[in-house]
Amino acid sequence: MRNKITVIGAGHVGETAAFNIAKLELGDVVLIDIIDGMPQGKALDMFEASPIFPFDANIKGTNDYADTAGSDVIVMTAGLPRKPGMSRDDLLFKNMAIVKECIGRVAKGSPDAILIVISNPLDAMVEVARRVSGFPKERVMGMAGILDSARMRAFIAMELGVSIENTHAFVLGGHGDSMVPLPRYSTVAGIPITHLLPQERIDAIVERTRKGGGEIVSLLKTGSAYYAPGIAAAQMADAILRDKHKILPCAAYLEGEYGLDGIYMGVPVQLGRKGIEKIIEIELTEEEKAALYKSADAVRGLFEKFPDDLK
Ligand code: TXD
Repeated sequence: MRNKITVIGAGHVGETAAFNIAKLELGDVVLIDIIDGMPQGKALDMFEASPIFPFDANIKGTNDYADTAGSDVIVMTAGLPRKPGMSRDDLLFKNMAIVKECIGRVAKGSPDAILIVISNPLDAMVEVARRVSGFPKERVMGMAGILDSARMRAFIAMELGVSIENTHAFVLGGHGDSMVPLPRYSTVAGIPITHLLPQERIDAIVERTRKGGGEIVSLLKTGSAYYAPGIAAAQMADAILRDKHKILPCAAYLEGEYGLDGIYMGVPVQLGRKGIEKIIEIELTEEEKAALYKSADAVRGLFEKFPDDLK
């Protein structure tokens, strides 16, 4: 029997995630949105693409949660995106209501699913999903680190003129301006970039990575990035559904790891069929730790704004 993957929100990120998941033949896809006809139209268009660059996946567009029942993986993308001048945190209250409603409805019919949350502000929205679903922490995670490290990899490849395949980058922390890119653990063909680039170029790459989302928002003017975020979600679903035991940076619920407790943070995790199999702890310098704790404080500040019914 094929896996079933539900993507909630058929906007830019949702449709990109759904199309990539279908192309990877990870299973049958259900695309759900509140807008009548829109997910149905996009799903039909995607299915009509399948004979051309062939892939076998049924793709169903719907407005009815009954169609999502029995999902193995749920990708949560519904919510407002940023506009120029907005921070991710400005989306907190509107997206909290959306995440609460959608996760509350989808979790009932898919009690064994693994949740991948994408809606912003990411680290707070994953916590909303964890609380509302009641699922164990290894089955509720957020997508941000893959995107942030992909951006850093792109900037490293641009800087050195090397194949993107040779690059590896590490970004820890929350998905906000206080994220923590780690040049010491970022490499080209295994060589740390600290050996390949002068400090001032590394600083520029770190800064551009931190502001990578905002750079796209200010160019697009009407919304935020979606190609890289959508395919990053597909990579997480791939690692889970193919039980790859793959190490990827994801937002995971920490209970003591990295000296942090009761908070979602972007850290390296091992992903497999059960979800998060392991949180990998890497050694950090005092400076890196301070940056991680600053990022954690920013996320904790959002948790404190949760209304009573979410506490
Ligand atoms: O790294 C990351 N985690 C992110 C997060 C990278 C990029 C975008 N990120 C966030 O994802 C962004 O800040 C937003 O909060 C979400 C979705 O971004 P997207 O660009 O896909 O937004 P769109 O195109 O506006 O699509 C949102 C869809 C839209 O079709 C709405 O009709 C739908 O969400 N929506 C709902 N669907 C179902 N149920 C409800 N209640 C609902 N409300 C809105």
